[in-house]
Amino acid sequence: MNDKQHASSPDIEFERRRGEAVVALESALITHGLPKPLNYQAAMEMQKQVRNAGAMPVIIAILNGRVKIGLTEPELKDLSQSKDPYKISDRDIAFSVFKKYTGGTTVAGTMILAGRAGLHIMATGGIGGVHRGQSFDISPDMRVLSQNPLIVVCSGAKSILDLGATLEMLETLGVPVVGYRTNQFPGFYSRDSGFSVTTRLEKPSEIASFAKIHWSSGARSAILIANPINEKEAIERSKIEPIIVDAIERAEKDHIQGQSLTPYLLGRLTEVAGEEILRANLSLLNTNAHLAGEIAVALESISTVKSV
Ligand code: PSU
Ligand code: MN
Repeated sequence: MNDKQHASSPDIEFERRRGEAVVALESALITHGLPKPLNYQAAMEMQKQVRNAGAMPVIIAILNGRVKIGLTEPELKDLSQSKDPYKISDRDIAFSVFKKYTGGTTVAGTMILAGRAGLHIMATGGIGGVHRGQSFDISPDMRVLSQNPLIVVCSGAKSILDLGATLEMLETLGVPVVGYRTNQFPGFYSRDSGFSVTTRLEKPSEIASFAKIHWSSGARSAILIANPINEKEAIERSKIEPIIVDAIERAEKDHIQGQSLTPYLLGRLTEVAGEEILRANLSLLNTNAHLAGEIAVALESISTVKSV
């Protein structure tokens, strides 16, 4: 994509080796999505999964105002233990650099920085979307997905959202939602949300080819790969739903809004359903990282063939 541009950016240290498959990993899940010390463990495991698939993982974050495309282990440790990290969406990047903040990048923040570094694929747990009952709380993830040609591997949208509205919005924005070996849009902790995907694909190589065609047809939007959680760790929707409804009610009572809403709701879920939820979260993060690694390898092999 824009290799020259990133080579001349002093704040981006990442140098990609030719032909290397690379997967970007978001870091808001480290700073705001998971409790300590599980957040560190999860990030380490995700990186391992990407490597097992034959690709190189790079965690994207901002440390003391420096954009990091790839964290060393001590940097990851610092970030995961950081006391008051910033949650960095795309609009917060410049501010974080200017103020020398440390923080985790959301899907939107990660996509912008990954794209600028010439990367084409990232992995996360769940994307942000349209919040329930709050028609004006729409994650910037939506807008960034509509404007940036990356593959984003997830297990659906966060279960705390209005999934129907989120999917409608993705359609409006021209973002294909691809079910990986499923016709259902996954429900994050559960395999099924009751909604369908637009397309179903079976193999990482098919996803890579699909992405190339999408972008060569002139589309600039991202492609969302919806990868359901493993059956073993999946939790029934009926079990989670009442906890979510209760958490949303509490958030309203406590006047929690804006960027703090997601961390608040996730924190509440963990408080109530603890172990099971965390196990599910780790499991889906790992399978998403692995699948992203496989797709990255497939993407790279297509471009290698093309450039010969
Ligand atoms: N899903 C999770 N945990 C998270 C997030 C999503 O299970 O921490 C993060 C992602 O980084 C996502 C962000 O991009 O929440 C969306 O936040 P908001 O709704 O404020 O845009
Ligand atoms: Mn929001």
